[in-house]
Amino acid sequence: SSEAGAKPRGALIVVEGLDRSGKSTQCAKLRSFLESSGHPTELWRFPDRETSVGHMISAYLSNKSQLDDRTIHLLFSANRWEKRSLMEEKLKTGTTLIVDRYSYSGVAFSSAKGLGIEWCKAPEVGLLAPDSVLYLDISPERAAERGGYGDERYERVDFQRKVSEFYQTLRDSSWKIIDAGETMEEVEKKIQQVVLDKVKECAQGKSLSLLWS
Ligand code: DGP
Ligand code: NA
Ligand code: NA
Repeated sequence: SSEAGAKPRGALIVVEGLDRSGKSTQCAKLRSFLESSGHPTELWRFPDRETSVGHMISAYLSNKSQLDDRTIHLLFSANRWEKRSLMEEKLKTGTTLIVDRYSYSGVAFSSAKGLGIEWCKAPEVGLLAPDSVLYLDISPERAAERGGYGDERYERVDFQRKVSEFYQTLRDSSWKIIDAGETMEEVEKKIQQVVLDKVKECAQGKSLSLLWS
């Protein structure tokens, strides 16, 4: 358990899924739920488009710039690295972080373009490993029906299908698969159960670990 006088640490909760799987809505609901249950919580998302690296990523995603596949991969990775020390500080001082997309998006999206999985993982080694990954499971066809995709680079059914295949190869024991085809309320309840248990485990001293091990 935590040292005398030290605050219990927060949990690193990652939400993953295809575009239009409902991640952002569920992240916002989860944040209010945890806050109202007395757990200090922040909602983060990657890419973080506010940093200078994030500006480059945002231009790429909206097709305003063209970048080589490996170059953009490393920028997405750098965008996670530039937040790593703040992430660790927040967790260690008792804030739970809900993170909308993380390293799994990094590896799944770039692998879907044809880059090797191990090559994709390499720059992510040493980032903090999530305590829990909630995967919002939906078919690419069903996701596309939900108000349709926008104009961003990856929002195409055939590409999203490949991404979902690579996501499946990345699953490990920290993952919980949530059926995102259920009602918003059902999804919300399932997520709450999983996350409350994990927040308690972390407060009781579960140690932080690193990707990808
Ligand atoms: P979002 O802001 O969550 O809608 O993400 C923007 C798009 O970028 C979405 O299609 C998923 C994709 N994406 C998110 N993270 C990464 C990453 O690390 N690498 C790659 N290649 N794509 C990513
Ligand atoms: Na998007
Ligand atoms: Na999205």
